[in-house]
Amino acid sequence: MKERLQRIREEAIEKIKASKNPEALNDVRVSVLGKKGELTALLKSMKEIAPEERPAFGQLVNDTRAEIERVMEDAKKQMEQMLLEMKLKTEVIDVTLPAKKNSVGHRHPNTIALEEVERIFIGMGYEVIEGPEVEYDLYNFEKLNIPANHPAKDEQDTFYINKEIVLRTQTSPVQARTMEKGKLPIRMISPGRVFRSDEVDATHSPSFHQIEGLVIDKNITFADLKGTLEEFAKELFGEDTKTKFRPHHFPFTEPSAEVDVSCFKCGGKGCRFCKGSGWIEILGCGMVHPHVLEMCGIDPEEYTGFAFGVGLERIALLKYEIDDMRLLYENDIRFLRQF
Ligand code: 2U9
Repeated sequence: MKERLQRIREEAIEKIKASKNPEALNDVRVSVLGKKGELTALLKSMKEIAPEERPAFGQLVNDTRAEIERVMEDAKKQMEQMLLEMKLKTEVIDVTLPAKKNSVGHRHPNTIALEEVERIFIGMGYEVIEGPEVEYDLYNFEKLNIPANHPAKDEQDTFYINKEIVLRTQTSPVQARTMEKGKLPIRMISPGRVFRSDEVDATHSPSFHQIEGLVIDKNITFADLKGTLEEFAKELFGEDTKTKFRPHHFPFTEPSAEVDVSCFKCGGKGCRFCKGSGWIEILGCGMVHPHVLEMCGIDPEEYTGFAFGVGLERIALLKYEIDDMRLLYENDIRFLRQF
């Protein structure tokens, strides 16, 4: 039995030394130390030796097992070390090679202008609320005081999905929907894409973007409207900017006005940029028409409000001195990367 044990030990150590990879080492473990391994089989045949010799022989088997395990563990460590060294040799990183170029995109001029306008109004405590681009005629026209056959509807000739559903021509329906929810006061801007049946030219596109604003509360007056928009113009175009309110007409506001800012290129003296007038038109505004308030569920005797609308592209063209709106939609990277 002792010779058998000695043979198992020698053969196991030989096989361990001859193992070239962890799999081969594991095969030796299974064939010698495993449940059906040689050493286990030897233990099972202990009954063949005299009972008084069994404890000493058992101890010998255990010592042999421990020795084989130790040799195996050493071989495993050596193998891992070798593999690591091989890996380090073959996977050398050449730090002198030029790095991969990381090309990061940047914001579109429309987005830069939008974020600037949003920053100004958020600073004044406004919420930014968006709504659907496909709208009911009811919200896009009716509730804004533009009933069927109204001439303003013709001006905003648009894209109909069916008799009742249109691609919105303004973002005002978002404000009408917010008013209907009945949570007052309201201080909001609604930016978004709008659609009109316009021919493409340097200042028109069938799809463009608006930012509209709405404030509804008790005791809101035209003075609040003027103060807000003057502050907006100063923040957007510079502290020295002057504003001029010209009377105008919109069906959804009464009274209504268009707002011009003093030309930020020439300071109001008159130049090529402002076509010699010293003024540049930037937005439309007015006090929300009492009938619009009523149609959106607000009592005009208790609440008043003002609204305004500005074309986002117009702001981007002015701020970045771009003379053709089409450049904003062509996605020519040579143009876009300038902003
Ligand atoms: C509600 C009530 C009133 C929004 C307003 C304008 C004036 C305006 C134009 C700016 C340039 C359209 O894109 S543009 O051509 N808009 O002049 N918009 S007041 O008035 C509202 C909105 C919602 C419920």
